[in-house]
Amino acid sequence: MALVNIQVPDIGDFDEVGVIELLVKVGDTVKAEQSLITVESDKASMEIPSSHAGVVKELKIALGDKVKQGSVIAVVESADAGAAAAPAAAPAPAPAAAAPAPVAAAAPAPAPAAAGPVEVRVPDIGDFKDVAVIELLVKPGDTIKVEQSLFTVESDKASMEIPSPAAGVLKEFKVKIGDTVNIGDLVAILEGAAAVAAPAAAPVAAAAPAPAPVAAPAVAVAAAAPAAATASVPAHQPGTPTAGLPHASPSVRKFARELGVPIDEVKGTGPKGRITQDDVAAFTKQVMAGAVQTKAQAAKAPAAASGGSGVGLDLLPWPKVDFTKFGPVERKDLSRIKKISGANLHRNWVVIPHVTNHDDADITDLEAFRVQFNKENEKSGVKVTMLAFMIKAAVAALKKFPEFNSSLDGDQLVMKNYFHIGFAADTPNGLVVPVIRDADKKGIVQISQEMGDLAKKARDGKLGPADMTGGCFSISSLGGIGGRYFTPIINAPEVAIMGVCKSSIEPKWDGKQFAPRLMLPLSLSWDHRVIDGAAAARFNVYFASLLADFRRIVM
Ligand code: CAO
Repeated sequence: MALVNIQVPDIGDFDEVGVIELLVKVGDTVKAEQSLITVESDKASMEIPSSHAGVVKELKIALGDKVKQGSVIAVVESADAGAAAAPAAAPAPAPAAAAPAPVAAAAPAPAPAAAGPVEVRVPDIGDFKDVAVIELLVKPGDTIKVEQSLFTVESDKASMEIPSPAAGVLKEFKVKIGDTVNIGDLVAILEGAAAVAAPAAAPVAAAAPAPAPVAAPAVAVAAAAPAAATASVPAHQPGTPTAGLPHASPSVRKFARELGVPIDEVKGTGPKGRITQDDVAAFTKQVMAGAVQTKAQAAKAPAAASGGSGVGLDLLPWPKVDFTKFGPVERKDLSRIKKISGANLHRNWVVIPHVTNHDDADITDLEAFRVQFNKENEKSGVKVTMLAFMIKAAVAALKKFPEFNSSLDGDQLVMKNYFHIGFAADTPNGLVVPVIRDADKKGIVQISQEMGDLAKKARDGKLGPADMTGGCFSISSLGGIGGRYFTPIINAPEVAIMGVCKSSIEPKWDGKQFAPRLMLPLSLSWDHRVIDGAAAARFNVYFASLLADFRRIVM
């Protein structure tokens, strides 16, 4: 273990940028490349990643501080101190490479006089590909000044406004929100107004058909500065949000998009009205509690009053009760895990149209084999669990019904060719779902052992993000506790989850007589947007048949 100073990497001569968000706190465990802070100039905000994995021992900066290349952000206690590259030498995922540069430093040509149509193309954004258009800042018919921001693009680490290279009237946009763009792409047509003579902010096809040379990553960020430094008519003053333009970092925008929150309706409480992740969460809570309405909900309100709008949940506000009126109470903060898992479970429950199919598996023979196997291998120290057999059966069922091993992405299904299976683990602090990776390549004993290790790590609060991400399908077993059936909530972006309860001996008709069989109750919840009822019933039948006769797994 060594203490490592995490410094601001090479961000060119883009110096003295303000720290607008702290994304971690002392005591947090961070991965290499995890974002630590967000910095912002007048045109761009970007997240500065950690060059090392480890535990944050000290934060050397505060909100509002100015930083530049070499400024120490944090001290991290790292096990891999020697292994990671020095910050300035790690441009690839660092913002130097991640930040698109709206202005090509290598394009000092004067702006063209926009007498006729002018094609506006994406300027030099370094080797940064397929950035998403997340906001259109003007509309056709608007009179545009040179350097005025036309639209915003965003990667996972940076967002950037792309300025107009010339003055004129916006005739049309060639892109829409959600499109991805690359250097040289045609994005808009300007027309009909005299240009303001100013240094070119972006390559313009009419005057400079070839995009400006792609700068080295570090230079690409340096190039962001001229938008502020050289603009004769800046789109907006440094540090102040453009009227109507939400002022938020890429991660906060992404968070808002994931929750379906219209970010322009969220009130920012951060410095200079910046919208923080807490603001988005608070807005969501208010909407869910019925305390506020989004504009979309308000627009539909009359319809809602007359029989349901189909928009929002139209719920009553959450009851506010003074419990002390009824008896003594104590207040306890929700654990960190409960807060995180609660928000995820709530979203999944509200967004996914869940259906749950119940069935039973006859595990009489499998349980007898498991008990016998454990007896024979007592000395090995590894106890083979029923859950390990179920993980193997889940892999076989996912292979047979591949739509269960998918995720929804817009209008597409992402079909996975890997088999990582999560299992719900109850811990003193709440529910977590560690993942057994590549369960198709592992045997029952190895899976049992890994599950034991992960469950212990979970109970000790030591699971890292890598232990809990990438799952394809989850199993939630209450078998060791009790119960008959339940409705597990799907662990998005997965599309199904198997809930299992306590097995019990039941009389089963074998054709001649009732025989005592050990029956395992199964509850499969599935996403009806992806899976049909018939497929779910078949999945359960197949899953149960594997547990009833495990030889089928090799067939
Ligand atoms: N039916 C009957 N008994 C069962 C059983 C089942 N389906 N599954 C396990 N058991 C028994 C086992 O035989 C074992 O008994 P013995 O101690 O007498 O041998 C005992 O229960 C414990 O089982 P196990 O050691 O195999 O543990 P497990 O694999 O069942 O569970 C884990 C491990 C991590 C899943 C569990 O500790 C846990 O956290 N479960 C709760 C999960 C949860 O909270 N789900 C709800 C989420 S809300 O959607």
